[in-house]
Amino acid sequence: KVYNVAIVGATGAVGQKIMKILEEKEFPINKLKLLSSINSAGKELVFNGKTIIVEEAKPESFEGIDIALFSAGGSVSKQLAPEAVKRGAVVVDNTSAYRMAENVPLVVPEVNNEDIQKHNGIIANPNCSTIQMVAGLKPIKDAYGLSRIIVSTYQAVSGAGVNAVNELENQSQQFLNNEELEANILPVKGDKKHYPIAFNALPQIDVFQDNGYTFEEMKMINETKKIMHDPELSVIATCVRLPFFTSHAESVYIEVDKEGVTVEDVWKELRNAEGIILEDDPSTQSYPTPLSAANKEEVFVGRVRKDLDNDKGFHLWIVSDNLLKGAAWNTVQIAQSLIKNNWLQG
Ligand code: 11C
Repeated sequence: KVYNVAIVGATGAVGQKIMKILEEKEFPINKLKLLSSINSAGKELVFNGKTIIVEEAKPESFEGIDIALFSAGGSVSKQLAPEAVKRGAVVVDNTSAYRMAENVPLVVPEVNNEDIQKHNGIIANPNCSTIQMVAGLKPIKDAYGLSRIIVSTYQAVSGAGVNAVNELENQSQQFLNNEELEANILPVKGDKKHYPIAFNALPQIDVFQDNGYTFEEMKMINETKKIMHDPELSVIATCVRLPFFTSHAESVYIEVDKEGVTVEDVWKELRNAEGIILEDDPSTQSYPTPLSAANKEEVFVGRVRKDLDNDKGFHLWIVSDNLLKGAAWNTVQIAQSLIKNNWLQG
């Protein structure tokens, strides 16, 4: 069987990656519709050797569509995802618009694939920094239980969009030319102040909430509890933007429930886990980095150490491409699972 698929936000960074993955994985497509804002409508893109003209996304665009992959920002999803569902499409939404809604499954297939079947037309793709962390921790949680997570992130500028990527490029040139650094985008485009990212580190991703945490930090906290079905799980995040283009890295401290677990035990679980690559050998200086994980679909884990004071405490380093497993690949995996398990009807 083949399906009519729409990509909303087809010309964006994630939309482009989605197109590439659909091609590479030979997703069973009858017709692919590429949708965007009016600004990009009319552009020509090539899919499987055929040119497709990008159309402006409107409610009627979803007539006859089976699966709609949304990656055009929260306001577009809020406006158009219900229109797509009304017309019979199942939406996989890559924005924060529906993630915490009670009747919307929030899914990382390696972690909670079964939740997909409870959908009412919309399935949400989690935030990139959440996806890689829960994917890396799931095998450990299954084997030894998990009561606490304390994470500090090292996040790529591509997470903040193409303007942030350009800003890092320009500022790097300016810095090396001894010129003044122009900062107009980061940490957050719409916020009051901007700081240079080149040769710097910014402890703010997304806007501050009333509790002093940023929205990115609260996303990691709330989404992790929802995906892991554990409201009692203690999760705390500090999210930091760093001057590289691709992949998020995370230093994660966890406490497991079981006593006496060893580093070798944790390695064994990670080695056997789907979608995880263990790269951890201090004797050969083996560990993942943002550059080594870029353009790969897996989640890479290294630097596994037992805490020196707490028998149940472990430290890990988790790295993954934020636009692939963090966005496009996880979205396509959800779509694949919908088909494979016959869950399109919910
Ligand atoms: C960042 N994690 O790196 C964000 C980007 O909720 O899907 C992803 C935003 C989201 O800035």
